[in-house]
Amino acid sequence: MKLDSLTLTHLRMPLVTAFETSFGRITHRECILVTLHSDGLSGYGECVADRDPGYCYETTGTAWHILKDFIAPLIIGQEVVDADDFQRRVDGIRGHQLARAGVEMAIWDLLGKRAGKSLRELLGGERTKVDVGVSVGLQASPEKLVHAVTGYVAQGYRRVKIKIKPGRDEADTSSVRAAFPNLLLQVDANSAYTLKTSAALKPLDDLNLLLIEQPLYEDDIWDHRKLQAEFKTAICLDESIVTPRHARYAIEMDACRIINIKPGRLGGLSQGVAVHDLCKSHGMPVWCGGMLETGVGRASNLALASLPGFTLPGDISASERYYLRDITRERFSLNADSTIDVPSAPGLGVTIDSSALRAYTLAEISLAPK
Ligand code: OSB
Ligand code: MG
Repeated sequence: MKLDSLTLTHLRMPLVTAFETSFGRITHRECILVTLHSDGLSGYGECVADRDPGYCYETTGTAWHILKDFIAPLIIGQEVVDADDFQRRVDGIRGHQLARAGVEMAIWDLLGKRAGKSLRELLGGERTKVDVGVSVGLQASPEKLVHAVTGYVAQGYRRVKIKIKPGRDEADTSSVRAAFPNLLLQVDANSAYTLKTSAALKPLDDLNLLLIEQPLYEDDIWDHRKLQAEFKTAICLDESIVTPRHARYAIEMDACRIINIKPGRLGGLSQGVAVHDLCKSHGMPVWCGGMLETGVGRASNLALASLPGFTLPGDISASERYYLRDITRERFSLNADSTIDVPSAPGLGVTIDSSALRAYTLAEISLAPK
């Protein structure tokens, strides 16, 4: 299909509640909406870079630059056949996975709209609803954390992830575990520990957690292997797995027992599927991570999580957990069994609420062939 033009929209959206992790606290989330125009159709993709380089080195600023100055010139006015063809075209760009993933998502949306098929069908997803959980940020105290978790459990979430950091690990986690002895519970450190400080995590090994996510350095797999050897609890890698190769390294090194798949971090849905397939062939469970996506990225995550290897609940919560007003007309809600329905309309299956989009827009550019 011929890609006629590309529009980048830099968004800043207020969160329903502030979100705090080991790398910072945000009250608003930024991202870039990528719109590809082809044959009268619009395909949407979400680049999940945020304003600050806390989760990874990419930001809305770096992604804007890479998208505008390097990716757009390689595809605009060109015939791009599919996601693999897109990946080949941008192969000369090093890194910047979040930027490339935003465009790949828009390509999938176009492919689905052209074929009259949902993204779930295109990716080979099998489920029409997927198990989900909620990711709860650091709170002011263990008591406030238990209060926040209680609210989400009352809404129907059966799996909860809490954020931890040095000094905010054992007390927080054991308080939630004491309040909810049977809850599916996991923790995420976002690379806040070193092998030296990881002794603080040892008490968590007896709290019957589903997993401990990304305790160590984001660019490290080897030390995670050392840590996993000392823990009964599964280590799960997020930040460290930025290509399917890294997933292979982690599997071969026994650096983790679970992998969190985020298409953004991996450079696109196709790469997420590749990691899924690899893990499935090794019997390694995966789950779909989240980046506080708008309805666009949420639709994409739901479709991906419908693949058979996603055997653990994803960080894909209901729209109301994130945004009072989203940029999609469709909102996602939690079913009584802690699942969310996978969209079934062609492509991502969502439509844009242009007045909401306008309200959140910081900047916009359209790029067409010169
Ligand atoms: O590490 O999983 C993470 C949000 C932003 C950046 C990194 C992470 C997260 C989350 C939120 O945990 C998951 C969600 O979208 O609900
Ligand atoms: Mg994480």
